[in-house]
Amino acid sequence: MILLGDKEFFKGIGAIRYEGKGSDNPLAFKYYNPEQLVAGKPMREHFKFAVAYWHSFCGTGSDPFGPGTLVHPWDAPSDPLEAGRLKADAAFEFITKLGFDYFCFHDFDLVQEADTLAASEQRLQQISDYILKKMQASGLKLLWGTANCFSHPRYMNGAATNPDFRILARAGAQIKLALDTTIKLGGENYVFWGGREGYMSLLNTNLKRELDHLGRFLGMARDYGRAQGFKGTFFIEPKPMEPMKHQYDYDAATVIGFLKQYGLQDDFKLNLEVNHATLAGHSMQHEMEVAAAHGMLGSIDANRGDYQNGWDTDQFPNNINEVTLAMLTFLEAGGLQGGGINFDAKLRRNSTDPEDLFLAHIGGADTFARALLIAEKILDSSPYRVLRKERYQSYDWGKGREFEAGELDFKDLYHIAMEQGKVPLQSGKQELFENLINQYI
Ligand code: XUL
Ligand code: CO
Repeated sequence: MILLGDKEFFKGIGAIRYEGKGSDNPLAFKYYNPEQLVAGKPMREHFKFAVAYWHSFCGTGSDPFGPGTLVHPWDAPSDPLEAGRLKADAAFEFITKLGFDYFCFHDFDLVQEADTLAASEQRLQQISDYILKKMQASGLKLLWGTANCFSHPRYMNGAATNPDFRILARAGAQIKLALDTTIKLGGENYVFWGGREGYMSLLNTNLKRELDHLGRFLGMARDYGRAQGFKGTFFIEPKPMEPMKHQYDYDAATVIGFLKQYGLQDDFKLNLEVNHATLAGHSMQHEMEVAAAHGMLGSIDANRGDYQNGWDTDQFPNNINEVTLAMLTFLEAGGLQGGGINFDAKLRRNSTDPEDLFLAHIGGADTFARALLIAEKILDSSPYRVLRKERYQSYDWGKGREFEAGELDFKDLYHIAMEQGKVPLQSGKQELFENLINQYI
């Protein structure tokens, strides 16, 4: 069912349906078939696809070399609340037509921030009343909310890591309101992306003090959220740099160490983003493996970088190989813990037709669906798992097993090595593994 306000923003585009890979209708899914079972679960539930409010309904295509190219009709009214309501109408029309179940937002994506904190709070209350009604009428859900504590000039030196306590307190107030809004809208998770939690220069930075502040601040936010009855998961979204030269939430491994250091590991997991992984010099699969190894694979921000440059281009996913590798880890980890796949991706600046937003999300969803199907086949029907397991077979019996069980001491290794003689080389078979993946793609 499509629920529209008085105004239709995406005219001429109806509900997007699954038509299968034989279809040549650009406005249809070729692989994403929401009810189709993969590994015993419908695709819809595996993915929990979400639309990112900021890119899809706030982004204008502006870049450092020129102004925006996308003129959104919902931005027309000068009254911020009226503009916020129209934006919500457009968002709900789009997401409903697309057939996704979720959205994600920053506080001031929903409505423009006011001049004072008190007036901003009031605006957030009013716009969230309106959005709550739309959620109830449409059945759309909130995957996660977050606060934008990086755009306003007050945050130029960071939010929770700001050297000025007054700014830290201001960030606390803002995140309290964002959490309140998330809870009010039934948000399933809450995300922290510390855009400016890092430094531009170590010369003027007390790194240890800033890390301690961040750890304490996140613990306070967690305690507040839990006291308000929030049952969802808190996520940290790692990113190594941009906008700062160095960000404390550098990558999955760094964040996991940080969470454990500050006693946050039971309430926090990771929201991993493809283009952040590549900025950190990793692959998305690497970041997912690290998170999964610690039981912290919480959610995914889906996008991709450009292979010819080194910044956060936030393009829609379309690389089957990259996403297939990620889906291998996804399936082996038993999926995501609490989160979903949020398209934190934006149209190119010269993609200016209203239908382009549909095409982009359709392509992204199809890339994930196709990759999931391939990954399922690789795991179920190919020798992949067996080949990998065989590399470790020396730990499945005898002294190897005793080692894993903690039954050997260091001197035992010495005696074993003395007795075993020359060990033959074991091939890692990397090319065999690579060929196998391509065979199934
Ligand atoms: C920035 C980024 C953010 C977070 C939410 O690179 O990914 O949009 O996802 O603040
Ligand atoms: Co993101």
